[in-house]
Amino acid sequence: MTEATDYRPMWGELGLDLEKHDALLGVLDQVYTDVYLAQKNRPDGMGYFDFVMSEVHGLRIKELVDAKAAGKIVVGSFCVFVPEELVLAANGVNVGLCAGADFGTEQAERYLPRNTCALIKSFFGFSLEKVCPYLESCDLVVGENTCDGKKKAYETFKDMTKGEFMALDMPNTKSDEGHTVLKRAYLDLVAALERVSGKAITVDSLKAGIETVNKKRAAMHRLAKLRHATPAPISGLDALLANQVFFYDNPERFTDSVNKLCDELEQRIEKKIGVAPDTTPRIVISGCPMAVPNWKLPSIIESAGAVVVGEESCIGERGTQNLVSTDGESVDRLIENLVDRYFTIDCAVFTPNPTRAEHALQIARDTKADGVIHYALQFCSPYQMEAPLLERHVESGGLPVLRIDTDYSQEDVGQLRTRVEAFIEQIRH
Ligand code: BJ8
Repeated sequence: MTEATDYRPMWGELGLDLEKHDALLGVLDQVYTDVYLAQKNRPDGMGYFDFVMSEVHGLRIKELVDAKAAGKIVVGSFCVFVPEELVLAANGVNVGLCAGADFGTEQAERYLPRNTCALIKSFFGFSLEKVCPYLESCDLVVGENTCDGKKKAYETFKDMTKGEFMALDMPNTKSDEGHTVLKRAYLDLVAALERVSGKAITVDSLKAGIETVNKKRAAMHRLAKLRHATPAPISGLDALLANQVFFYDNPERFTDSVNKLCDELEQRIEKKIGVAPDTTPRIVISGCPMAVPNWKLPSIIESAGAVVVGEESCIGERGTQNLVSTDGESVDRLIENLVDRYFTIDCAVFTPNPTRAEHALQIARDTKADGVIHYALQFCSPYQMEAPLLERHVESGGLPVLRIDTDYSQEDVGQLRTRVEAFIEQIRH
């Protein structure tokens, strides 16, 4: 047995509060053991993701430190509208900074109103308590102006990051004008990336970045499709974990690991091996993104005897849908291609946004789901406001919907469990 690496000197150098960081890792470890390692009949390919999670603040951070020493930059973002393709093209490493744990909430509420969504409070809390090695590694942090909460929070947050902060101005309609606004935002991002990295983005580097991310997304499309099978070859929790690791891992290694997992799932499907019997009620979750370690709702659903077969979410199919074309022989043309692909992301901050409900129903049909659970974080107006619209659309397609509003705390777990169990009873064959 090899001795565990001591990462404390590295964390210290990054400026983490070691005591608080220990407390965070302790909680994370316990939750992971209870939620993930307690699952039965998991595919062997999940071993890779277990390893990634066990080293999420260790080996991966060491890789970031080494990449920086080799001249790369680390770029952090909070939203799937920040193209990883551009970051890679500028000799950068892209990391997701959204946080899914109730940590440092009291501190965060010194800067934010109490009625701010848990996702925003969480990244403030992680920053203020100095427990996020990803954030502390960033040379550039990109905050996209999407919902009002994030937009206004970034006005304060921009002075809290060690690295440079850049606000990305986003459109709020899917109009021609919106298309132009997004292109302008991406051109601004190119300029910032080139300045911070000291490297020009070229046709070749951008094509290479697009190809790398296309492969990563194609692997996720493959995984999503395999979940259409009955019995479900993988749990919703495990598929969510792959979707979450998407935002942290080395892209090539990640793609390879997801494809290996998919090879195994294909064999399982052929042999009719599933994580639950054929008759298990199948659920699609639609709504706000679930950042690590926010496994609360899928864990409740699956421990109540259902299986999650798809996510209409930015950490899920909303975030990974569609690839970027590599056609074109100028950087400008390739950026147009990026805008075309990113413009199809149907985040609830756009108005109107009918394709999101259509996509949710489509995922539910493809996965042969028995019902859809809409998940909104409390105080998230865009998703809470869209919930009844989405519910009507999905119900008109013949599927029942349960609407859940929650946060990252454990206080409402009992009440949620009761509602989810009643919904599962209702949809059981
Ligand atoms: S593209 S969903 S990742 S903005 S939960 S902070 S919306 S109040 S996260 Fe998002 Fe980009 Fe859209 Fe996706 Fe605001 Fe709601 Fe909080 Fe949210």
